Amino acid sequence: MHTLGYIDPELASAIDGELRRQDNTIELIASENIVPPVILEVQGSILTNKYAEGYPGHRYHGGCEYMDAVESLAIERAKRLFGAEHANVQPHSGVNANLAVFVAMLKPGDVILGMDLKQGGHLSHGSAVNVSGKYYQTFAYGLDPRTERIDYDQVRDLAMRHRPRLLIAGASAYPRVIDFARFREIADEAGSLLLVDMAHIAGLVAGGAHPSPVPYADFVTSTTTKTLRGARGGFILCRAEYAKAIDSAIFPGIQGGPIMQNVAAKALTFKLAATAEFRAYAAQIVRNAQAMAARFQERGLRLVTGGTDNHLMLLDLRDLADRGVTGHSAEQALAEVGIAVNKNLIPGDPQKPTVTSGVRIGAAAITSRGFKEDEAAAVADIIADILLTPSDATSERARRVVRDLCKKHAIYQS
Ligand code: DSN
Repeated sequence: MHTLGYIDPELASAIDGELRRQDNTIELIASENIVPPVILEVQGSILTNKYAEGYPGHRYHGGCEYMDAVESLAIERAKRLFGAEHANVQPHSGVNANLAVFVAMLKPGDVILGMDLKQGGHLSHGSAVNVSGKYYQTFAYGLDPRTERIDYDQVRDLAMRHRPRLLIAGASAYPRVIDFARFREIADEAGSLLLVDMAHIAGLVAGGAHPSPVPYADFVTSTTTKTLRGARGGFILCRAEYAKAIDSAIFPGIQGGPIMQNVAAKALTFKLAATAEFRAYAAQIVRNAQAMAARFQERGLRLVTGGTDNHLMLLDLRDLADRGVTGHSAEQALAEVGIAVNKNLIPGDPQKPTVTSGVRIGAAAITSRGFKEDEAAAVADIIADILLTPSDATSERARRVVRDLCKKHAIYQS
């Protein structure tokens, strides 16, 4: 930071502050992770100087021989890692990856059926405030109120009634395995294309800790952040027959030049995710999440669906509402002792989205720091203490536990 500190001390101070915040915080936001230093190195590399519009072998800028090598590595590694016929590694984000599928396969006004944002879906799967909900006719499926799991019968009913051109599976706040085979059956029956957005679980899929959507979906979109623990950006996998349409939808359809330092970091992400070490990491994420879930339940806190199969869980705080506890107040109380979570709507939530009755808790980042089940359970204990028996002494004890765990597991060893 010395050069930046000299040229722009205000910016250097903000970045330095963020490094200290990350190092001193137990990060439980389910979409976040701590990338290996080599990913930072590649994302900060000289590749940022290069324009490379087009695709390997077909560029609109000269001097792209090394860019072709970089992008081909990323494409081939993504295909191999996930067993896909085609990969596009240029999307700047997961939302852009989804938008490219829409642009490639839909006309404005076509019907999309996706998971309700309020029940765990993602903004870009048809929400009214997103381009997906503005340009297309959208319908939403949700959860069975009794099991709080995806109501596959409802998905089928809605699909048969509205005959969506595109059926979307995938979620941002769903703690259970998604049955991709069932989605495929429904898509086939309704005559729909199937898109699976696996952004949250991509690392679990790569590491064999969640079934893969690739054999079932026409398109799979994802980010390389989250459980995949890599570059900031998105990618698309698809069947060979859609390769040209997808590539054209990304460039020149919705993007210009690819961000080549991120494409390179994606190549590295896919290489790292193909290792035995990453498989062990993916399995440990799930073990840590399940250790936390078990401890929450021992402490009398309710989890949506009663547990988790993946990297995240949703705490239902409605029983604590008479003590004034909401998702928002819990997020704030935990932030004060150095624990980062996000408030989250839960199924049937009586509160508005800015307040909520739930918090979402993910185990990917603490697992990257080296936490094992006992430490994950200790974190669940201090969260339970803050929620159930708040006091100055509880907060002081929680701060001490957070400090000790963060010190033991520094995010980047110097
Ligand atoms: N939807 C955001 C999240 O899950 O936190 C990011 O995709």
